[in-house]
Amino acid sequence: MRIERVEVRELALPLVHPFETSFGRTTGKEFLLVTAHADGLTGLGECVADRDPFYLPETNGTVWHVLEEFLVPLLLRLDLHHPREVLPALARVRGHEMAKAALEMAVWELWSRRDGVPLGRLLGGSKTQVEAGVSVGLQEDEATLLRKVEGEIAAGYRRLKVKIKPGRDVGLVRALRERFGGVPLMVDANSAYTLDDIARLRELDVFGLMMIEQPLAWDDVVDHAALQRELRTPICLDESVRSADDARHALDLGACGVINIKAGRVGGFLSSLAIHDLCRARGVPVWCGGMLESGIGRLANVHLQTLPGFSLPGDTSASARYFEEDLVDPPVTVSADGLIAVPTGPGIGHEVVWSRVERATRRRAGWTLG
Ligand code: OSB
Ligand code: MG
Repeated sequence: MRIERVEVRELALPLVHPFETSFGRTTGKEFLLVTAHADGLTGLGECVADRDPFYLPETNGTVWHVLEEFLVPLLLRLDLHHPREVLPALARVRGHEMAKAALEMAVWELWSRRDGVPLGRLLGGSKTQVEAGVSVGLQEDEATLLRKVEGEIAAGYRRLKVKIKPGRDVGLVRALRERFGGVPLMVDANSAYTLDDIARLRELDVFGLMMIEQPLAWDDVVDHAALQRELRTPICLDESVRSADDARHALDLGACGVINIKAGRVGGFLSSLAIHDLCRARGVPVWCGGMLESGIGRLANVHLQTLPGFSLPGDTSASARYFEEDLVDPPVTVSADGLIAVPTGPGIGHEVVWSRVERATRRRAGWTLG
């Protein structure tokens, strides 16, 4: 298959509630949507970059630039026999995993539509439903956090993650344990700590957390390995794993006991599958992270989680937690017992409401073969 055309749009969608982490506060979702076109079909790839480089170095601006100048020209030259060929063909471009992922994922999605199968099937998955977990941002105060978490437990979510940062950590977790007992609970620091905080982080050990996500620097595995030696609680890496080699290095060093896979962070689905397979072979659990995606990226996450190694609930929760009106119809919903049904139609499996995409579009461009 030859990809005939690639389009990119920048979209803005208001968030129902602001989302706050140790690196900042988001009130609206601004992201790029890549589409790949061939044989009269359109494939979708939602990019996980943001306006700013506060989570990882890429931004909407760098992704647009690298797509236009380098990645799209490389892709349009290929005669593809399988979407697995895309990521290796882009390897001359170093880094820029979010840009590569958006393009690569659009080709996988297109391919699954062409074959008339759900995206998850093409990826090698077989689950018909996936377990939903939820990520709760930093709140104004402890009472607000407790109220939010209570609502999410009542909604059926099977695992709770709360954001922490220095000074808003041990006390919050203690309050959550006192109020909600032994619910499946974890924390995510988004790189807010250093090795100087070992004593503080060790205080978290008594709470039986499932894991502590990305306590140390976004580009570190060595310090995480030193920290893991001091902690009983498993460390989960997010930011620090941006390729299958990063994952292998982290596991070889003992830097973590769990990996959060976001296809958009690691260069796409091929790299996600490699990390999944590596972790499965070594008995390391993985789960699927989230980046406040619209229904398009959210459904891609649902499909990825149909693979067997995704043995823990991830961060994929209901569209309504984020958006008044999602870009897909129906939106992503979670059952009262915390499950998401995997769509059975071709591709992501829910209709894209193009009129809503148009309304949310701030700028667009397209590039054609030849
Ligand atoms: O670290 O997992 C993260 C959101 C934006 C950037 C980074 C992260 C997150 C989340 C939210 O935790 C996950 C979601 O609800 O999509
Ligand atoms: Mg994280």
